[in-house]
Amino acid sequence: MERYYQPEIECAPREQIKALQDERLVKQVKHVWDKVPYYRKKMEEKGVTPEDIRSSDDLYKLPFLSKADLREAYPYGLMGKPLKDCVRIQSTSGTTGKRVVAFYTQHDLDLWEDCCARAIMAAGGTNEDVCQVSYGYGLFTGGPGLNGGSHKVGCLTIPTSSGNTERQIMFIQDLSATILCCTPSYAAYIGETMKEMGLTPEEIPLKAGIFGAEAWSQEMRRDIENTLGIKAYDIYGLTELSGPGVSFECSAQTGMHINEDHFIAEIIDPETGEVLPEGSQGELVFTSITKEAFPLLRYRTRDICTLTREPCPCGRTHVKMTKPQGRTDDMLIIRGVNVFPSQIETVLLNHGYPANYQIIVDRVKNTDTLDVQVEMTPEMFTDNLGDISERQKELMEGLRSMLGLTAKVTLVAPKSIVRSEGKAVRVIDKRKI
Ligand code: DLL
Repeated sequence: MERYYQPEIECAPREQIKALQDERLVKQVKHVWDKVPYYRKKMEEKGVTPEDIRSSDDLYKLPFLSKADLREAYPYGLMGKPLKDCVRIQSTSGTTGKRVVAFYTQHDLDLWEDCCARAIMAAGGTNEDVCQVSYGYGLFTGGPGLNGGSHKVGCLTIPTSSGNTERQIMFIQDLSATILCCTPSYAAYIGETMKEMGLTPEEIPLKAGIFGAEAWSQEMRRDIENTLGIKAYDIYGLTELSGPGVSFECSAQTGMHINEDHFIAEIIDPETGEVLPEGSQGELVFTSITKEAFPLLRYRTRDICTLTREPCPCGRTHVKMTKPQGRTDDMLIIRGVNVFPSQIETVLLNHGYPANYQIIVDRVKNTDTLDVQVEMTPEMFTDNLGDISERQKELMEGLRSMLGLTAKVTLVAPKSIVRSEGKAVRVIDKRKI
């Protein structure tokens, strides 16, 4: 069981990690050059050959891959192994354009599950635990990834998938689940339902949650932790690179350790593509150095974050990424001002509202409008219009000072915003419809 906490790798000195990355990168570049004509062409266009890549210091010479490349090469154009060697696909939800389909050999699945097992162990999981996986199963990577990780740790795994919230709660109680894995918005919904059932945190057997797949603020973490009486750990990943487990939080809860023996991370300026020094905020770029079937080099995630190598009290030496502050394609530009949904969430939660809100952007007479619909808690709910208008004004003020622009705030009745069992849809941008 201890095999999935690997201090000899996770706590290795920096030079040792870099040497491993260098060796794996050189090998991976050769593999891609030989097996992936799509990427080889990109390298040739940039005038780079595998001989130019002698270590990770040469990474900057390689061309980027973006979601547009994945769409162009769909479905088989970026495969590094013949189909006969592949055993699984997973896919993104494909809300915009073609879905991304990622391929896995048995070896790829194994390494992915190892990464998820590390995340569960970092959240305190052992083979004594009962781990309920309430991420969606199927094409989405959340369910299959954490299911595999949970098996490897030796937890008793409850594969509920998402949905049917009453049944989720029944299993948590009847089987004394100690770890819950799902999106943070679903964790909040499960918590809300438990509260309505009259359950107090002391009556809930859970001790930890492993929540990711969408942006969530520190304020939302605090709320979930208080409602469920647990410690809530963040986990990050994307289908293109395997799924959850690219990085995960440890007990310090100050950023997510990237599994650097499998992925090399860079931060770039999203406009110029220039690599930025450690500590700068920018777009996260990953190179997978162990994947066989879908080996992506310098893949632009569009997630905005910062990397840090500050020593971590947990002893792990792998670089940490901050919670993504947003995505380059999530950022709303409203009347020329950059707005991330996470900034709005922070203001709402700081004013005591639940994370049940929707952001509606429109354009009226050539001017952008921003309308934030926020649910009141049952305790706040009143039919006194004066009180409601006072509360709305207060929130508008909070939003103005955070965003630097005026937003309309509409307070709505408890339970009127649709709950999410997977990734929440926070923004409706009518300008794009
Ligand atoms: O969301 C994989 C996953 C499943 C991660 C379960 C964690 C837990 P995709 O559907 O391909 O894969 O979406 C990937 O989701 O580029 C981020 O923008 C966002 N994302 C994932 N984890 C986090 C997180 C899965 N912890 C995209 N915080 C990524 C913020 C996240 N955003």
